[in-house]
Amino acid sequence: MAIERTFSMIKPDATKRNLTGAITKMLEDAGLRVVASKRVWMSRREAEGFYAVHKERPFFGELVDTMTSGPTVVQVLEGENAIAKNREIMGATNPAQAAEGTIRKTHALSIGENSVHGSDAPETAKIEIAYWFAETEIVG
Ligand code: DAT
Ligand code: MG
Repeated sequence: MAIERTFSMIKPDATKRNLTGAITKMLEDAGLRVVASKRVWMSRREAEGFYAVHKERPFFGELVDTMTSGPTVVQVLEGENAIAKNREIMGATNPAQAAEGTIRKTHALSIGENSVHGSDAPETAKIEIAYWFAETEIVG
């Protein structure tokens, strides 16, 4: 299997509860390596741009409010099959439907405050990494 990079976020609901380390440990324990990381407080413009694919959805305003409500840790993760592996460790979007042992089952509060983001495909991983990181900030 190929070594991949994916984009991950520890969302404001989690950073506010001081879960940056706990969540990063779950990612590392699953074999993913943090090759870039920084803490940002997203502007509305940044959140709207990042989630532009969802702009017609009824929850878009709520999503932007949530993502701009506190700090987010943006990360690049590297490892074998990293994109699918990260989605597996994250669990389902709605924590009520997430499998035992996943980040969302363990830590998420609701479908809107679901603690983490992970890219869903190679194309989105590439776009999302480039949205937040310069190539020189990624150190594998
Ligand atoms: P995922 O984050 O699992 O990739 P997604 O891409 O469908 O899920 O949605 C992006 C984010 O939008 C999700 O993490 C939380 C929010 N969201 C999705 N569906 C929602 C809903 N029905 N109500 C409120 N927020 C929602
Ligand atoms: Mg998504």
